[in-house]
Amino acid sequence: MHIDWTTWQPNQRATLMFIVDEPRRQALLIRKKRGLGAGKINGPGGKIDPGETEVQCAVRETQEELHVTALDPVKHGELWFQFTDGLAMNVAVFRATRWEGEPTETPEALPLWTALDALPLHEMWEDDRFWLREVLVEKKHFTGRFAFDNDTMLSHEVVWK
Ligand code: 6U4
Repeated sequence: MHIDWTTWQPNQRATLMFIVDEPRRQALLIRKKRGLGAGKINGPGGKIDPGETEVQCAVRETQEELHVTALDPVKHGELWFQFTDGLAMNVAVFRATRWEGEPTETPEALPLWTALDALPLHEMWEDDRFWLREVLVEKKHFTGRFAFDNDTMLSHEVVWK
């Protein structure tokens, strides 16, 4: 599959939120129970609702999935995903270091505090190994463009700012 990223347009917009406990060197991840990527480990997140900003979506989805409110979200990048079935998703990636609430299991997600030095990349989407550690640990900013056939990554490119 050839993708011309210069003219690529998303047909869906979503977000991901990564809460990092810097003193403990841990990230708040989830085991996603339903939706796209069910069974995988990821950050909380989901589709942007009409009239909602990216950051509002990231905060709302984290509240819905974990009963946690991120207090200082910073956007660190964008993921562009082209799936072979036609889904073209733009995902805004946020990082936060302060939060309110106790991570709680919900019908959508099981919370998982994970050591930054032992991110469970083998249980995450395949693209995450190209950017997650750099964003969470090194606080880098980026754009990543990836093609997928279902769960299988077909191509990858990451540009660091
Ligand atoms: P709502 O809005 O409640 O339907 P949800 O069902 O979680 O949310 P869904 O299933 O469309 O939304 O999944 C979108 C979420 O999946 C976003 O948070 C981004 C994430 N996601 C999808 N493909 C991904 C990929 N290849 N790598 C990655 N996250 C991905 O790291």
